[in-house]
Amino acid sequence: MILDKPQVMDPDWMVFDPNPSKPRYAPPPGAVDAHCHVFGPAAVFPYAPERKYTPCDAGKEKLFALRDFLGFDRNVIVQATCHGKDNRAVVDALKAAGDRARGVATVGEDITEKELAELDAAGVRGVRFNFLRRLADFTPHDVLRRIADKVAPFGWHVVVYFEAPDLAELRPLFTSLPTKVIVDHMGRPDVKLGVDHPQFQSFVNLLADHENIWSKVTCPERLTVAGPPYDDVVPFARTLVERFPDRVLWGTDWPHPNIKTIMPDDGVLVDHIPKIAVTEALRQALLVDNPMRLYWDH
Ligand code: 0GY
Repeated sequence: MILDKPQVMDPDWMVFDPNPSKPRYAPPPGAVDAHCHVFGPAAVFPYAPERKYTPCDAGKEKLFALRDFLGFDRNVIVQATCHGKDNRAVVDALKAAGDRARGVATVGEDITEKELAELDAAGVRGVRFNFLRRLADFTPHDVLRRIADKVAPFGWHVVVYFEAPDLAELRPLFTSLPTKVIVDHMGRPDVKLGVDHPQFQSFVNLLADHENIWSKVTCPERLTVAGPPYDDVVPFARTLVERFPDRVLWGTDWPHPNIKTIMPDDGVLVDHIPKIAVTEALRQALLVDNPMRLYWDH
């Protein structure tokens, strides 16, 4: 066992796999897990009162142990909704990781320039807008635009999380943002529809039409119908990796919030990488060059 089993605080919640398999695929030197979270521990970093779920504690030490076990060098730690706009757990993890982590925060429009500068100094390079009602309350688009305007001078980007049926309504917002826009989990397509369906093609077209929009090719475990090893999700991720090789990111999504059926084995998730990025050049871009350009080189 490489990770201690966490305390379960919510009967709905499945705990992360404390004993992932060693992946057969070895990532290249400098590889970045560009989508993962830290939760608590609640005794030090309490969960937000407005949260929609209570996770198990999953602190930075466990994340770093997993990073090393899976063969990665760096993390991008993304603020999760259970911590609301209180970014202390992420900032604490960033400071502990030194140069080996960068972060994405959640902020309100009342954030000051000084607070943004402090987050920037800690390694934050983006803000996240969440459009899933099961995770976060609605925020008016003009508020989100003002937040994006505030973070743009820092060279930050905006990470957006939404589900495919909502893209048409959200597209005007995304395409009007002054920053790079990074889409979580391929815009959450319905894999039953297939890659050629207008639903996924409208997402592909969004990236084709806007060079500032990127996609994370993450979370096959959330999108799959077939279950592990998630081969039904491969064509979606592979399409994006091959069409937009310089604008894709990969991450584990550890500790996998809100997974209610089969908790993924992180080793199996890593073994998904060579199926979606089939050449060494594509894997180097996906795992090293793209995240380094977006999160480290500025
Ligand atoms: C993810 C996915 C989820 C949760 C969150 O911030 C969050 O709470 O992002 C989800 O429930 O689909 O990327 O972690």
